[in-house]
Amino acid sequence: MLTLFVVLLIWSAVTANPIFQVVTPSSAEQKATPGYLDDLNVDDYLHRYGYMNDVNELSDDYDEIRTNAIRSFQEFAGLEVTGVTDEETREVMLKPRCGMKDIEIDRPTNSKWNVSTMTYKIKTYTKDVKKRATRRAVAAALTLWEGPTKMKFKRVKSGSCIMEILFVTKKHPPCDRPFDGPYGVLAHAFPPSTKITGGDMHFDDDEKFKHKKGSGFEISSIVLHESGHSLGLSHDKTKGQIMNPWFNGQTHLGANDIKRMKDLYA
Ligand SMILES: [Ca+2]
Ligand SMILES: [Ca+2]
Ligand SMILES: [Zn+2]
Ligand SMILES: [Zn+2]
Repeated sequence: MLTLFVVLLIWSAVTANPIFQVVTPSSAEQKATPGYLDDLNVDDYLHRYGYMNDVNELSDDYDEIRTNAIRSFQEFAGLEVTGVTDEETREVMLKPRCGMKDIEIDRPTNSKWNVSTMTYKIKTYTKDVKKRATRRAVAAALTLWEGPTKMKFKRVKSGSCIMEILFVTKKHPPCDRPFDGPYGVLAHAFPPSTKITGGDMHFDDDEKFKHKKGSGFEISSIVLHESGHSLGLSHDKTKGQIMNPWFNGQTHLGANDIKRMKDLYA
């Protein structure tokens, strides 16, 4: 009888301890990426977005490198810097975002186009939005960069152009960055270069897109962000800027976006 009492006592202590509580994902997390939740690989994320280089899990300084990577991610994302992947940190890692790196050490920071007219072509369309509306959404976004770059943006229907815009899914060769299905990565782009892909933008058509009405990710917002990369900008940790890697539907440029683009094209 005494044994049973002791067992019950220990059991109640264990279940009351917060360490043993089952943490259920918050509704925001589920909303961000349904079905994606169990797939979060923190190391892969840190590596993919430039916070951590390839490092052997068995190496002596692995823990230190990983902790520092988490700290720099938290700093970039405006989270409390703890070096630990708490729930809040995981939640931000699960948010839909741009596929480009946040920390780029290997890229020249001043690559830009030396043209007065930027030509673009919408090579493939999404099924979610009418072609005309997609063209309007793209034009509306690109026009916003005309001031800071002092360039004109002109759509071509055929022939060569600098910015090719494609809606594609999963593997889409010759691009070597496959998309990941719904949520996760929404789009990626290619910075200015002499390569044929330079300036191009790819959008993951496994996402639900919209323009103005309906539900889904606003095309204008994503084009405005990706074209920032196509024109030479990298990610910006400052909130309220279109070059922040997490999409929030913003369809205008922030003060820092304008300043950075003006500085680049000055
Ligand atoms: Ca995706
Ligand atoms: Ca191109
Ligand atoms: Zn981006
Ligand atoms: Zn691609």
